[in-house]
Amino acid sequence: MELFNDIIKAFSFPELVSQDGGKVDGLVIAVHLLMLALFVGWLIYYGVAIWKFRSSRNPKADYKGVKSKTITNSLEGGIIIVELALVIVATYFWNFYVNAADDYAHVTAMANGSKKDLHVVRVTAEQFAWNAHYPGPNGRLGKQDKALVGGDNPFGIIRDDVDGSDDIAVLKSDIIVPLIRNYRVEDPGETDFKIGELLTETEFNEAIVQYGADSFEAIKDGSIRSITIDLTSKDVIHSFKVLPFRVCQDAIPGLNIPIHFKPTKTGRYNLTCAQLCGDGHALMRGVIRVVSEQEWNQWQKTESAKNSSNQQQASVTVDKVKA
Ligand SMILES: [Cu+2]
Repeated sequence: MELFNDIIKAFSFPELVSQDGGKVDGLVIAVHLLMLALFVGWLIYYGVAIWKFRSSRNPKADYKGVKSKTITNSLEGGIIIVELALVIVATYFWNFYVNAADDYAHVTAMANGSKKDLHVVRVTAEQFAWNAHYPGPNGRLGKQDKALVGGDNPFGIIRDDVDGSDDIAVLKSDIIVPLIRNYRVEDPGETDFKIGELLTETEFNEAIVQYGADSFEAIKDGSIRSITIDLTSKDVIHSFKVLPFRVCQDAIPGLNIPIHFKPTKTGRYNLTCAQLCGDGHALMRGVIRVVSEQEWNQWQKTESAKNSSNQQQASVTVDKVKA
């Protein structure tokens, strides 16, 4: 019985901690059903062929074989149908995977910095570790300049710029992301919100303080804010794979590739590298820590303060050296 349970477990999906991850599981199931249909179809064809061309019925080999084109044509037609189905089904599910984020506009916000609510983490892979760059309390990722890359500034963040001044860089450590349950604005009332706008709990509470509890109406609609990982690599191709989120994306040097997911549960989840990237590949593990919105806000404040005090210290040292 225990063995039976183990077998069932081995063939089950791993824990699902992502709001859209079920669609990826759906794709896996659909592809397997298709493969099962192909397998059974070919088995039947094989059986019929063995029976029909058995030696007792055909004592002498016929080198011309079947002359009718019916079988060949119907097989080729079948292959075309199956391949079309593969492309259509795969595109349908892939569409959910890459386009589903209704709050995906924040990716474009990375370019113009207009939206303040940016849940983007810039992840840079290297042999053999993961590094993360966060937007900090102002919610905007700083601009980067490769001339500034160095030991104390591995991401080359432009610190003089207002966006980059409070950014957080964490090297070779857990990647922290927030679990944010959206409030959807039903009735903007006296506020500047639009109907349907999504607020974080922080924004909701701030609005209540500013306008009063009865001045507008927003409810938790069950949706979760998507987290965008803006992925790149410093050296070779790596791959960012977190099974519980059903996310796997190559990290390619010179490219910034966004990938998003909506975590449904706080906790620690394993991040592995899914591309053989060198002799330390097997040890290239990381942790994605999903924290509550409150913890996320607090963490950003603490880390950002640490970063800026480090910076002040560094500039004091530089001034001393100059003097
Ligand atoms: Cu790797």
